[in-house]
Amino acid sequence: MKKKPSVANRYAKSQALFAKARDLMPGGVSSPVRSFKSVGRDPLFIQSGEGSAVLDVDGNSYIDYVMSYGPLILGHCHPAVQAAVAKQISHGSSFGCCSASEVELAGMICQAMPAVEMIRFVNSGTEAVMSALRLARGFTGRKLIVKMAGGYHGHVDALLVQAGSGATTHGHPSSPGIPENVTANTVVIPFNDLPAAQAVFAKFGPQIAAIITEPVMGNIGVVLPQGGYLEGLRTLCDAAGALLIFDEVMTGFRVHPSGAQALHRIKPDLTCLGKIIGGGLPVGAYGGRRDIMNLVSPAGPVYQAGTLSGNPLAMQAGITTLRLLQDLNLYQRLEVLGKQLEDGLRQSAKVAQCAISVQRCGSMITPFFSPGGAPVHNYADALQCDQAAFSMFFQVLLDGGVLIPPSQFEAWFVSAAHSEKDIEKTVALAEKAMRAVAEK
Ligand code: KE4
Repeated sequence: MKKKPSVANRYAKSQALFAKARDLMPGGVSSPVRSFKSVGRDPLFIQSGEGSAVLDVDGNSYIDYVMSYGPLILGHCHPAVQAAVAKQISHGSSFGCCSASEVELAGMICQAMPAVEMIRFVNSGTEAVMSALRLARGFTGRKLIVKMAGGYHGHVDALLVQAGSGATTHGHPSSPGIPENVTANTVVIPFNDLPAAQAVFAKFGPQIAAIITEPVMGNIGVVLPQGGYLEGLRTLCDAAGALLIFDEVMTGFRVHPSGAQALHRIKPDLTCLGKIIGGGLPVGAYGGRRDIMNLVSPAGPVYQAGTLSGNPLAMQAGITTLRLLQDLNLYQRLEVLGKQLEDGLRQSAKVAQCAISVQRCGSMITPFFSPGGAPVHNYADALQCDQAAFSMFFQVLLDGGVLIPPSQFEAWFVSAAHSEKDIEKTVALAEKAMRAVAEK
């Protein structure tokens, strides 16, 4: 039996690249969540992706549940997306002028999301949120923004307060470098706690420009809104004349063909989008009520701009992706695969006698190593999870050929390219990993 290469040999080329990268880039990465720091490993350097799998520079293949943190709902290198991008690049990537593809993608999104009557493209989710906050303040003439503890909305100054995702993973949920007078206008409340929201609106109502939330949280792991919560926020905003902003950068076109707002039948005033609408290329967008969006320059005085906003290359990747997603069978497929993974992880945990809480919304899912496998309803619950256990779980999966996001505070993403066999392999390996956790 060939001796299994030691961990070091298996990842030698990634480690060599990481040694160089650390000298050139902070933490050796272009985004903190990729660093693997919190799970005790050096990051992988990925060579290529194909369908549900990625190949690292050492030739190791993995079933991939990172999926670029959400954009690749069709899987890696979907041929139609590849072809659309290749065709567009032969005509040019960006013109600094308008192009028909912006109009086409705008029309598709507005068609899919009735609450989005008008839309502005930007280049990332962060830009989408930053612009939506400015617009909400410009429209209402108010300063205060209410956010959820653990909510992550990109690295927007005003929202890097008790932020989830990498900010929590790497121990800085509230970032230095942001003046107090910026965060002084940010009020943080726990998700799924309507009395807490009611108290803030009772105290500050007339000063609140907007409340922003991920309608289904994904940046502390997947946490669903409890019954009546989102409706409660809508009612509070209507009574106070504040705006309800849904950050659907992750959930948009992920959990439903019209986003979490359709799934939960709540109409936000503004919606932030990203990830899937770019089909793997850099795109973000914000949109909503026409009377609000018409305040955005040059229609109105609220300024926002971007050199590459609406560039045809990214637009074509988004158009092709959304067009394929109009085949509603894809969402049924994603639901079947998501359910198979959810049930499988639960079963594995039972067999391995490892207490976890598996929480899912469509094709985004998180196994929480919570105390006694208790459900996670908010940030405080998520922070109780056993990160050492998660780290061990992560490493067994990685070494077995399954790549999940390297943090307890992230969602896994299933794509239309995943197969039942992929899920079966993942679940079997998860049982082995959970046994290791249970025996530690
Ligand atoms: P970007 O600026 O990274 O495109 O989007 C920021 C953002 C905004 N809103 C939500 C709900 C998001 O999930 C994100 C970004 N999500 C993280 C993953 N948790 C992106 C991964 C990363 O930071 O590299």
